[in-house]
Amino acid sequence: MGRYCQLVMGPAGSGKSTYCQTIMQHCEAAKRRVHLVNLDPAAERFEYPPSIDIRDLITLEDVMDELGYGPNGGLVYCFEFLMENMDWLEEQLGDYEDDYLILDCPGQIELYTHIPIMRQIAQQLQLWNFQVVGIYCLESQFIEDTAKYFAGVMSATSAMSMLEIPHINVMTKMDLVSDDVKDNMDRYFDPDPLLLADDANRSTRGKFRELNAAIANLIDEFSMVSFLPLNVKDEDSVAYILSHADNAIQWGEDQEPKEPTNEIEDADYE
Ligand SMILES: Nc1nc2c(ncn2[C@@H]2O[C@H](COP(=O)(O)OP(=O)(O)OP(=O)(O)O)[C@@H](O)[C@H]2O)c(=O)[nH]1
Ligand SMILES: [Mg+2]
Repeated sequence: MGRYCQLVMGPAGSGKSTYCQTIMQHCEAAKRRVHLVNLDPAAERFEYPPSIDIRDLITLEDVMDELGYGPNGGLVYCFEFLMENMDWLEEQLGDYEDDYLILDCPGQIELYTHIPIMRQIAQQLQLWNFQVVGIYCLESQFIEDTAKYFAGVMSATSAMSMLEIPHINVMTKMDLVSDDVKDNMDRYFDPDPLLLADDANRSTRGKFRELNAAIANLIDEFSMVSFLPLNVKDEDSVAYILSHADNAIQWGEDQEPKEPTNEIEDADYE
């Protein structure tokens, strides 16, 4: 056995907490032991209460009230405070030897993309012998507009290169995708540069053609982005993502060999 965790990241409102709750529920039904860790000092309520909660150390509300920070500066302050008090986290995690943790992170993407805080947390978790996989959530509305999709892909890539841990992109809220987009979804999960550039050219002025082509090619050449679709209402879709995450951190290897399931092909996005 060992220590395993998923670091669940993504922009504000992208469905991180819902993803975490869905995994908790799925594992409970499967009688599999996982624990929720809340790393969002501004979180409000959880259906599955977290086993470890940053709000026991510091809350955004207190920081804003007492130090007069705004929400974004306050959040960075909370994480700097956490970094100075990593022994608190170590002690909290001490109870979870041989366990699987789901870490629900805040939605301020600067934590993943341009300040090294999440990177330091991921490194520290590895030093404490956790196998860590990053789960980057992007919501399905991003595939309804190619320019938004490019922005989402860039943020996911930035997080991936910043953290340097096994990384899985999850396209959340698939239940909200409209029928006409659903018919063309594959190009967004496993992007085809020509189709992407065509789409982008339709919604932008001519002078952006070269830029659209360059971004689409970059996405393709580095094979850096592919997405696993998540429909929280479809158990197969949840199981599929969990099996990929487990595989990325080799969870369960010593009990039984695990490969990602292929059940998604039959999964229903409705
Ligand atoms: N229809 C649908 N709504 C969803 C899904 N996932 C999340 N939502 C909704 O999207 C909103 C944001 O979801 P959260 O799970 O709180 O997102 P988050 O990324 O944790 O948000 P922050 O922590 O504030 O950054 C909520 O109103 C959810 O009910 C989904 O799969 N389907
Ligand atoms: Mg949340």
